[in-house]
Amino acid sequence: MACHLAIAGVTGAVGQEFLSILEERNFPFTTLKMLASSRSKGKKITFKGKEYTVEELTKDSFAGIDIALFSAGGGRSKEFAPAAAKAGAVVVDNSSAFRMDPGVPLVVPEINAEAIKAHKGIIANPNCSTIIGIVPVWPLHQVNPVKRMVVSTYQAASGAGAAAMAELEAQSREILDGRKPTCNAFPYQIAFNCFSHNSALGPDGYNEEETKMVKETRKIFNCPDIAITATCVRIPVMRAHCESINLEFADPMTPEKVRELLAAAPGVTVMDDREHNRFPMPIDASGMDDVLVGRIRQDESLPDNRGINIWVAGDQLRKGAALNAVQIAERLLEL
Ligand code: 2RA
Repeated sequence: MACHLAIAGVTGAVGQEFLSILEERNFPFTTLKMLASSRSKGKKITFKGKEYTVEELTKDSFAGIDIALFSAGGGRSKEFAPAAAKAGAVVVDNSSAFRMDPGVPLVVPEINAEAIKAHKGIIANPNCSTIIGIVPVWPLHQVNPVKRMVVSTYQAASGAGAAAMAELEAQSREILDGRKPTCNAFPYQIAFNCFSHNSALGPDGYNEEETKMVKETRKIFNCPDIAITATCVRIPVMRAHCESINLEFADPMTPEKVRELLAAAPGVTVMDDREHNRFPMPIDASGMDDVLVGRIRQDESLPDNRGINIWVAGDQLRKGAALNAVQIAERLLEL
């Protein structure tokens, strides 16, 4: 059933990815409203052969809207998403504003699509590093419960937005030309460098990205007792996140069983070519829907064959953000 659709934050990296994915998947809409900050008001965007004029995002933007995709930052989600829901729209929010709100479903369709129907007007899209990490872990956890998960992330510039992607490119040129790198989108040089994820640090010494991984995974899995710890790092890669994941299972698990389960798992592609030492790279995952999984091997340091290591790569703008949100919207149309 077609719907009246709005996109809040349409000029940002994720907003632009929304448009690409809506077109690719032929998402059914009768009208489309493009919303952004006052700075972008009046900007023209051509989409599916039609020219749209960007309107300023206000609390009155959502009359008659059925579904509103938000990726305009947490502050704007807090300010405008409740007004959109009150106007009758169902908001799919890519920010962290409502993810841990008990009344807001936090959804990865391959994992907990059933949670969508409990929404009260707002559905939260999980953080990109959470989505990319847990899509391949869930099918394993369903068969053999994961007791502990240790994650190290290698996160692309796109996670910090379009300006950050542009900065990676510009800095690379500056450095190769022998010029001092310009740091605006990131606090440090990103080209030819890496640094601890630049989200705020909590009193426990963990940054927000790491804390999101822990709390969001527990909520999505509905598994408050699962032990998780994370280290999140920004690397000079354009748009795909990679993650090294160590898993401790309740019962013995073998690499062969993991490959078998993942080969049948939705949203996952196994790329585990030991013969040619060929495993997922960001350039493999960029532009793809699936999360790629390789380096599937036993963790011999754990007893009874209960430990497994994997390496994953996923497109941060697609499955990590816009695709997951559009998949939620597709499920909404089926309700
Ligand atoms: C990052 N996860 O990669 C954040 C973006 N939402 O910085």
